[in-house]
Amino acid sequence: MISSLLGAGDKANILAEALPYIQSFHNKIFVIKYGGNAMTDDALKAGFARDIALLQLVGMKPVIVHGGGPQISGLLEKMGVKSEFRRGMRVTDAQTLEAVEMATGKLNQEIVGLINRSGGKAVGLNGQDGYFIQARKMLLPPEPGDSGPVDIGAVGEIEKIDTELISLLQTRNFVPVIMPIGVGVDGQAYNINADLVAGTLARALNAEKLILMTNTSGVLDRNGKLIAGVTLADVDALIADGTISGGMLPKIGSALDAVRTGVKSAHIIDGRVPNALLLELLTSEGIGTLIRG
Ligand code: X2W
Repeated sequence: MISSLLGAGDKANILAEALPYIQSFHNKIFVIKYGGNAMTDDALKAGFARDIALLQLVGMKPVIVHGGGPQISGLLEKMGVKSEFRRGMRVTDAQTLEAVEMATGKLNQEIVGLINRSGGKAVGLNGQDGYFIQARKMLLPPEPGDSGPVDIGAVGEIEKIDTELISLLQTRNFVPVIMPIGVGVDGQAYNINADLVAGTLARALNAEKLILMTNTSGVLDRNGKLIAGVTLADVDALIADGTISGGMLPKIGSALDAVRTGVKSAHIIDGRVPNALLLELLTSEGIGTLIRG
């Protein structure tokens, strides 16, 4: 462990360095998307929960939106169902929706329990609670070869997020932990991409930052080197030349939407790095890719 390599003076310096960050982020809202790929290891999950408890206890207001893609696919495999994706979205029939609800519900309670055991106060939420994530069916726009808009089942896009429930919890210092399920006016549950939920929520809550935790070090250039910062102006070119592609596209899309609409900055960071959140929020180092307007 690095910490055992540091002397007492170094440790004290690191703590002292955190003070201005703690001051300027006091009472600020951070929406943290915890991706399923970043939560495959028990020690990392426990470390993440400790970091959240710490951020809450020093006066910040973290809101967690978690994914669960690999865990949902794992459950479907056990059920003998093959996972199918169209443009990054899981094709969701009734049986798949049940698996999504089961796998994300289990993860939700696991994260809540870990935060509570670390001394934080977390509450698990589904978009159905208080009807706070209002969704409608998502139809993918047709691409060459499609006869019309593509129906991928019970996949939702967000119509509206009602932030009242979250604000209510925050006034009493609870950390909301949100699973990516929304509900339609008719009561139909929808599976929603968790990056999309996090980005929309960050905007609705007027968050200071949107932090997307995943399993790469950030946006990489064509040689695999980390790009530390991108602006809105850079992104189109990076997408056009293929530097940003695949699973990074929805992340960048939701990061861009957030910074375009008032969130101060968005960060894509590597959730596999121990204490990634503390490094990002409480030190001058920062990690990952910063996206600014
Ligand atoms: C996602 C929801 C979970 C998610 C899915 O079913 O996999 C859609 O694709 P990660 O861990 O962030 O990938 N929903 C519509 O987004 O999880």
